Amino acid sequence: MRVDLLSSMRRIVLKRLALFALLGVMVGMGLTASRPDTGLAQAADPRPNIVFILADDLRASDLDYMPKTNSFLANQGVKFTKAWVTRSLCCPSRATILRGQYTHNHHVWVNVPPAGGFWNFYDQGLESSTIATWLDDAGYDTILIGKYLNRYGLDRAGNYAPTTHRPPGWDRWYAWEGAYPSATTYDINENGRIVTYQRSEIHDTDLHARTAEDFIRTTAGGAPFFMYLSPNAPHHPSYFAPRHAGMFTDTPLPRPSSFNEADVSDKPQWVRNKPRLSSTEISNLTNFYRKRLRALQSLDEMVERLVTTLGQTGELSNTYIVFTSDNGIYLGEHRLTEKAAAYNAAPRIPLLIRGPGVPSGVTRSQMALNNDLAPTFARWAGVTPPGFVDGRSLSPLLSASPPSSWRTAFLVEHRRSPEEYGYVSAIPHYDAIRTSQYNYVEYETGEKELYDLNADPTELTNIYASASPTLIANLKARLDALKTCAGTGCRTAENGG
Ligand SMILES: [Ca+2]
Ligand SMILES: [Ca+2]
Repeated sequence: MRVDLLSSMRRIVLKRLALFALLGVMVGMGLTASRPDTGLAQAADPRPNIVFILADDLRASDLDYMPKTNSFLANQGVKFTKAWVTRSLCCPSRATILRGQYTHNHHVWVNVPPAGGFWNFYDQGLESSTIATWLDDAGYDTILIGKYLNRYGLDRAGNYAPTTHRPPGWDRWYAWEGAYPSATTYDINENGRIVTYQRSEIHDTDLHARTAEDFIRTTAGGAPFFMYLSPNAPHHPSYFAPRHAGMFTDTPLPRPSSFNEADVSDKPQWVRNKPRLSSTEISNLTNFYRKRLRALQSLDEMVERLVTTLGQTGELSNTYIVFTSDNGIYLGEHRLTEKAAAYNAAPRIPLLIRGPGVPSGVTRSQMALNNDLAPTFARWAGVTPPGFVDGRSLSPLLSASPPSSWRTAFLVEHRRSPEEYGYVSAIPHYDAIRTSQYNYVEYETGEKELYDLNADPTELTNIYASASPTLIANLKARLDALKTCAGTGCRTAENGG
């Protein structure tokens, strides 16, 4: 694989031509003369910057331990209280984020080839149309920092094989080589040059923060930018900076009523096969949780650093900042310690958005999905997304008075692959529909689950066997429509139409 230099150069030339043309028009109209102090280029292109921060395996509840993020983003913007991923696994979710599609439409089902991973995304040619190419073609300065897709920097067999590949649409590229690198060193593909860093010299999240700050300082006042900032934190092994080592040494593991669920006789066989967590397992989970919280602190500090830098460079008032995660994870709920199941702690994600015109310190309870992110960014940039996009722009929910009608259901899907890690293979294929009141799951085994989220928000009692046939029929019909939906059809199916 090689960087497509000609294509990159063409994009840069086109971008400059577009800017000069716009400048010419605006100078001709006298639009730049009235703002002599703001910088010519900035006055020439009023479109907003977009800073997209994508954590890895961050649970919505982890925000409780990120005070700066709450202060600079939640309190200055909108907090979505019901944000979800449609497939709770790293690579499928990231493919969804890049393309705005449900997994059944991009087919990146798992983290490894052939059914998933970077190689699947690459082989299908999906890199040719992503949020990066749409915004790049529209003249945005685009940069990716951090994790791209699982198996990037590994060969198809999973062996470490650093690559200089830079996908189309990215003007600057600071991507992780490999998945979750060693405790001592890590490699970054910096615009085609592979650079090795010592963890003892700089923590990876701190490096990403520095790269992001440098980028903002050098590009401020130029073309609008799109930054895709994707740190490893707090994903296992949850490396943290030495300065955070003394924190959270006594913090207890969250224990919702679903923790180590005592009675799983209502649940499908794959859950019933799991014994209750032992005291050793709970102790290990507690240590893992504390490491995660420590790892989050560099992320929290990064948010403050970005907001400060944007303020100092005069860009803050014209920048959307989006903070979210590719999926959550179970920390003992229903005896689980992984992701990919349909119970709420894993598909549930945090989502915070601040930016121009976005009200401060308000919450939204409408369903927001990971396939909404790309069309939202496109809307902000004035770009019409391709017809294959299943999600919808969240911008109506960011106004002071959001619309009364919105999606009333969405699809959560899962396929296992024999090549995937053992724990994922434990969960049979399923499709699930989540409405405001119900979570209804159909497994390939024929097993079904139904939870009434009003009466049983932690999903302790599967009521499928006793539910009314009408309710089941309605949920099944809506699920069937969602399972095969595409584009506009998904939005119609989600609306119940
Ligand atoms: Ca993840
Ligand atoms: Ca139960």
